[in-house]
Order: sequence, then structure tokens, then C-alpha cells
Amino acid sequence: MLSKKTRFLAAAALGLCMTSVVAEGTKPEDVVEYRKSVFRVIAWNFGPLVAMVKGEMDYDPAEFTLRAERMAALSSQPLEGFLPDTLVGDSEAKPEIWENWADFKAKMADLEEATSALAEASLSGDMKTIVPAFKATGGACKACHDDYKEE
Ligand code: ASC
Repeated sequence: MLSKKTRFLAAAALGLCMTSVVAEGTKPEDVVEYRKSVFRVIAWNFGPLVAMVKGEMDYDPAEFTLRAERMAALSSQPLEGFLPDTLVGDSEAKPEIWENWADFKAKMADLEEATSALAEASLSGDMKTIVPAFKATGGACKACHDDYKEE
């Protein structure tokens, strides 16, 4: 019987092949904190975009593009924080993530695509072009939350 720590390290090594580098000895709790932090920064940048689309904040094209580009850059980064055996602490991740890994990965890829398209659309400076891309981004967030986040 492998210890929980050995299983985590083995999973981390496997994750390393799949995604990216996790240092040996990284605690599962730190992995959870990492992925939650990336989502927090994504949401932080999405906030003003929501406000601008709703008309609660003046539309500032440069500010909109800056934040959409940040979201696009960040969207590739949570996936490496979903290592197996990291359903610990105050994680809101559902176990279904690891049972439906291919679908989860596809939904994360959808977020990357939607945020890149939003950054691109924002360059038009035209809300008629921006709003559909904005809705697609919100939809990509929601699609994943519906299936994979406890809330
Ligand atoms: C946000 C935020 C989310 C998404 C989601 C979209 O502003 O923090 O998690 O939008 O609510 O459906």
C-alpha cells in the first residue's frame, strides 16, 4: 500500500508529463491554493469587463483590452493545478474533474479560446463585436462551474 504522500508525488510526476513542472515536496494544499489564486486573478480582471458591458462603468477600450489579454494569458494556467489527489482543504473542485478528465481539459481549452477571442474582439472597440465574445467567455466559465465546481 503506497502512502498518500507517495501517491501524490507519483501523481505529480505524471502531471509533470501531462502539463508542467511541480517541484517535489509541493503540498496538495499548495496546489489547491495555486489553482484558486489563478481563478481569483482571472475573476478580478473579468469584473471591470462585466461592469463596462453592463454600463456600470464607462467603457475604456484600452482598459478593456488590457484585462481581456490578461484573462487570455491566465486561462492556460489553472489546468496544471488540477493534479490528482489534490481534493483537499477548502477546494471547491468536484471529483468528477478527474473522472471526466478529457471533458474537463476540453472545457479549460474552451476558456482559453473564448478569452483569446474576447481580447481580439476588444480591438474593434465596438460593443456589437465585443458583447458576443464577452458572453462566450462568461459561458465558458459557467459551463465548467456547472459540472465541476461546488457552489
Ligand atoms: C465572473 C466570475 C465567474 C464568472 C461566472 C460566469 O465574474 O467571478 O466565476 O463570471 O459567474 O458565469
